[in-house]
Amino acid sequence: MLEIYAKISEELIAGNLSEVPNLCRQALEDGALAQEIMDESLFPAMDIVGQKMKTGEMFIPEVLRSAKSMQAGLEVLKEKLTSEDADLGRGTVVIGTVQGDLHDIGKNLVVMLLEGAGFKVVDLGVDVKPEQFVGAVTDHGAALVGLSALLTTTMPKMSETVQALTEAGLREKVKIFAGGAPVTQKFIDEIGADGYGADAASAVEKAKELAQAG
Ligand code: B12
Repeated sequence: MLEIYAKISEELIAGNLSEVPNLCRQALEDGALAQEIMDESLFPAMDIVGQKMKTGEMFIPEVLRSAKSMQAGLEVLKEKLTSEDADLGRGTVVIGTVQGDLHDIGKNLVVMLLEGAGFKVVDLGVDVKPEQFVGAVTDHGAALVGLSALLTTTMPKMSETVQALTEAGLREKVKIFAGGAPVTQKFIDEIGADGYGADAASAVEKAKELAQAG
């Protein structure tokens, strides 16, 4: 199995859009668990892409190809990740990547797992303004709001979104949880949000906990 994980990582870093999903499919057929494929190949490979981006060894178009390959791989794993308790009707989550931020791979993964755990998810996509979150919460009667940010420069938009929900008189009605690489529990406390998730699995745990508390 280790060999195929190494191959998936290699192809993801090379941005090979067709090979990554093919190899993920093959790994599943060979008996690997979707979570293992993510932990052993997709995530570590994306970390390497991040490092290469930082050092200037990889440029944006290449990083984008790697990102698309990862999305394609995750699509293959989606079914396995979301097959459990899909109809539990846990309530509606409005989720999005905050204004100015275009990173969506992690957010999309959180969406997949939330849907798999029985939440109805309204995904607002990327570059979502605070007022768009407010509008969607009103339109869909959501009980939870999920915020994603991958850039330190867009983290303040999380705080602005919490403020916008408060100003709209919705703060008592919704629980807000957030995540993304630069986000920490300390930051969540500072901006007055309700929960933090370091990865997609903890995001779902937090959502379940907050839905119950609400
Ligand atoms: C792929 C990528 C891109 C792609 C994004 C494609 C896409 N569709 O998402 C592209 C090429 C577009 C891109 C652009 C840029 N990027 Co970029 N990118 C990355 C990279 C390599 C990987 C991110 C990723 O997908 N990780 C994999 C996913 C699965 O992990 P994740 O996002 O962290 O999500 C998990 C958790 O955080 C959590 N989570 C995420 N969201 C949520 C939400 C909730 C509610 C919860 C509870 C949990 C949660 O669960 C997820 C699943 O486990 C990172 C490096 C890195 N290591 O993070 C840089 C990185 C984030 N990018 C960076 C930069 C600088 C940029 C640019 C400014 C570059 C430029 N000069 O133009 C632009 C900004 C564009 C913009 N306005 O957003 C920096 C950020 C530095 C900083 N501290 O701010 C990083 C860290 C790279 C680096 N080392 O320098 N990028």
